[in-house]
Amino acid sequence: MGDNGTVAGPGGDVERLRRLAVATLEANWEHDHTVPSRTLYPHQWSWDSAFIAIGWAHVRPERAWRELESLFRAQWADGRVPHIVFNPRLPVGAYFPGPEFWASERAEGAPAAATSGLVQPPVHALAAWLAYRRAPSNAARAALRRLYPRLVAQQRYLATRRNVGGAGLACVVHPWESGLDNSPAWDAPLAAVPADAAVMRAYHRHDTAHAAPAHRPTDLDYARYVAIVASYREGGYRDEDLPGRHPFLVECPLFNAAAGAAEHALARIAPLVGADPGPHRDRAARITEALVRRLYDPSTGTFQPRDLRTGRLIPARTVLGLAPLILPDLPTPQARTVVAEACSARFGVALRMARPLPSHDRTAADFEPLRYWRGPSWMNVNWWVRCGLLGHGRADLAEGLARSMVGLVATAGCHEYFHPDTGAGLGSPAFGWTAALLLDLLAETREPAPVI
Ligand code: 9WN
Repeated sequence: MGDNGTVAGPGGDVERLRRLAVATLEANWEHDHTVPSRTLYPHQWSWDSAFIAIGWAHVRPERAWRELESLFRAQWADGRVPHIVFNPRLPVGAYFPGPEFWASERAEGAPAAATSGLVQPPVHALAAWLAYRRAPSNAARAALRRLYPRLVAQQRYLATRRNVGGAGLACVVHPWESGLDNSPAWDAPLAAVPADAAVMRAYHRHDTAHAAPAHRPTDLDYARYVAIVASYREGGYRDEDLPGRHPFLVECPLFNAAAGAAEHALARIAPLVGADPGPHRDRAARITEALVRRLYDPSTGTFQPRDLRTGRLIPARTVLGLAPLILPDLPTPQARTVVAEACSARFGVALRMARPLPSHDRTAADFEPLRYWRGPSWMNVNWWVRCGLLGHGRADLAEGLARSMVGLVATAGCHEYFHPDTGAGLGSPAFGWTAALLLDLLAETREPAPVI
C-alpha cells in the first residue's frame, strides 16, 4: 500500500486520478446511463453498465442505481438482459450493427426499447451488491427491492433456456456474449461458421472509423459475427432446439463464473429485501461444481471453454481460464492451480509486476499485443482476477496487481485497453469501465475485503 493506505501511493496522484476518472464518467453520462465510449460505443452496454455502476457508487450512488435500473427496464419477458440497449436519439449508423439489423421489435417478448438479442456476462447482481455495500441507504435498499426480481429472472433465463449442454452451465451463442469478443478462445468454433468476408461490402463497419483497423477484428470475423446473429434473429431469438440449428454454442468459464458470483451476490442481497438466501447459495454451489466438472482441465490446471458442437475443451489458454477464481467456493486444489497459472510466464501476476495481466497467454504463438482481446490488457478482467485473488487469501498478489493497474492508467489515461508490454493506451481514450474500476481501486483501504 502507499503512504496514505491506498494502492495508488502518495495522495496527490490519487486526487488527480480520481478527478480524471470522475470527469470521464461525467462526460460519458447520458440521461440515465453511461456510454462505454462516445465514439466507438455510443449506446448502453450490459456488462459495461455493471462495472460502471461499481464506480458510480463511490461518487454519485444514485447514478449507480439509475445505471442498473435503466438497463433492466430493457429486460425481455424471458428474463434475458440485452447486451445493447439502443439510444433512440442517435442517428442511424452511429454503431454497427444497429437497431435495424437486430430488429428486436419483431421478436416475441422484446421490450419497447430497441435492443440486441444477445446477452453479456451477468455481472449485475455483483455490481448491485457492491454498490449497496459501498453506499447503503434507504434509497439503495429501495433500488435493491426493485432490482432483485429482475436479477433473479436474469439468472433463471441463463440457468434454464441457456442450459443447452444440460450440465447446469449457461451456453453463449455468440462471441459477443462472452464480452471477450475476439479472444483466440473463439477461433476454432468461429472457423466452423460458414461466412464470406465479401458480405461485409453490404454493411458499413463503424468501429474501424474510430479505432485502428489493425487492432480490430477482421472483415472475415465480422462476416461470421453477422452470420451468427442472422441465424439467431431468424429463429426469433428463441433458445429452443439450438443444438440442431445454431452455428456457435460454447460454455465459457468467465460467463459461468459471473453467473456463480451473481448467485453469491444475490444470497447477500436476499435478506435485505426479505427473500431467502438459501436457494441462491444452493445454485451458486451447483454452478461451481459444474464449472469444475465441465471446464476445468487437470492437465493444464486452468479452466477452458467447451465447444458444444464438438463436445471438446478449447485448448487456447486465455485469461478467461482465470475467471472462476472469483468464486469463494472454488475448491482449494483448483484455486491453487489457477493462481499458479496467473503467476506463470503466461500471465505474469507477481508481488511487483510491471504490467497488468494480458488478455491472452503471452507465450502463445498467436499472442498479438495490439489486437482486441488477443493480447492487450483490460481493466475489467484485471479487476475480476484481483477480486479472485482477494477471495482466496492472496491479498499480497492482489495488491501487486492493483498497483500495476493504477500505474497503467496513471500513465496512459482511461483508455479502453492497453499495450501489454509498453502500457500505451489503445482503443477509446475515455472509456467508462476503466474510469469506474479505477475509482474502485483508488477507494481501497489497507485491508481490502473480498467482494462476496
Ligand atoms: C460488441 C462495449 C463493448 C464491450 C465488449 C467489447 C466491445 C462490442 C464491439 O465493446 O464489444 O458488443 O463492437 O466490439 O468487446 O466487451 O462490452 O464496451
